[in-house]
Amino acid sequence: MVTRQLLFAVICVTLFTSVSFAEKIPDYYKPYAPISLDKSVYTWTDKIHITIVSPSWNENKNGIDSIGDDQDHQVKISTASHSLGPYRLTETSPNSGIFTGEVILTGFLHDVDDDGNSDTTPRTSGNGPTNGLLEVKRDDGITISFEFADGVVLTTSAKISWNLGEIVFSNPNYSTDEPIIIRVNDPDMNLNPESLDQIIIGASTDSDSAGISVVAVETQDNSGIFESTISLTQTSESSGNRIHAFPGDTITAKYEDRTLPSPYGVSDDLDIIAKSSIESNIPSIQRVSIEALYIADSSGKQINELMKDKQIQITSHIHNNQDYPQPFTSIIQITDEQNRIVSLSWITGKLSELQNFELSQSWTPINSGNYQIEAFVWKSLDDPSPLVPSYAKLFFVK
Ligand SMILES: [Ca+2]
Ligand SMILES: [Ca+2]
Ligand SMILES: [Ca+2]
Ligand SMILES: [Ca+2]
Repeated sequence: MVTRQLLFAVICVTLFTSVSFAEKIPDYYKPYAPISLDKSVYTWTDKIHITIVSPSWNENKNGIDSIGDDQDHQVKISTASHSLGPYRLTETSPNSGIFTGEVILTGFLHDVDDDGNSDTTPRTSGNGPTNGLLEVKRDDGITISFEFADGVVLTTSAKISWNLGEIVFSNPNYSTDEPIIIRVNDPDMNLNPESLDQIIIGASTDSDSAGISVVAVETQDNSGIFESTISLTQTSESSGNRIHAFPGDTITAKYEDRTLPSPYGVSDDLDIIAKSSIESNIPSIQRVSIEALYIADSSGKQINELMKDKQIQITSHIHNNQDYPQPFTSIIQITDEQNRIVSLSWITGKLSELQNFELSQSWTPINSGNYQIEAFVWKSLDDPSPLVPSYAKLFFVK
């Protein structure tokens, strides 16, 4: 009986000892502690998430352990010229054996918006697990090392680089009453990964080539994606987030990237451009109407009897269906019975908003016979897009 109890106690001690032995002393010959990072390339002001899976360092299965802050088994985070460590990483849960920490990169002194002032605060400090700040250069590397056991150092690395910004419109074209969203993706302008950053973008149209400058705000604290919403006006000047534009205009958005990747220089800048177009809500063929087309005498009175060698006035009334000005070319063509053009005249002008406009053209028939008058209204002679279907009328000259 006594022997049995003793044997049981010996087994217990042996089990306990062997378990705690495995926990406390890492295996020198099979070091298992993979270090992983959330990205393989970071920008200069990114937040780095470090994970080290190291079951051997889970000494207390009922409590949160930490690694890295022990002078003999340090975690170090270093760039070419700066270093943090010993840096403490903490276990994600009491028995996970997974240790994590964060470090925020603080870049170097650089003016990203050309106002003459640097927009970063480079500094290196902190001992973990989340208060680390580390200076980096544009084309730098970052190495995380962990002395897993005496003299056994495991490492992993990532690159630091700037990115070429991108700018896009939310749609390829917009009607005049639609909000316009402009989106910039430039992770380098996520200067603070823990708050919303802002950038300035430019927008211009054919009607306002100087355009406006608007603020684009980061979509989330750590997204590096910036959005601005602008609207269009036909009736007022550009101001704030509103820009003057008419249908047919091209709208251009511009972001000046001053954080360009190699082979650009650190002080280079580049305009990143996107274009979209503004379209009328009214179909192009309905933007003008021809209200009337008739023949008048020299005093402007409508006549039905036409005599050869007697001058007449061909009068048409057109109406601008849009509540903003639009250029137009009105064409009057007269053809005879053989479909030969005997008169062709045009006038080019600009209709003000909702304007009624009377056009008059004189013509003297030389021969008697049947004729046709046809009226066209086009955008311009260069762009013969009809603003209204053509309108024809037959008449007879005695
Ligand atoms: Ca633990
Ligand atoms: Ca600045
Ligand atoms: Ca941010
Ligand atoms: Ca950039």
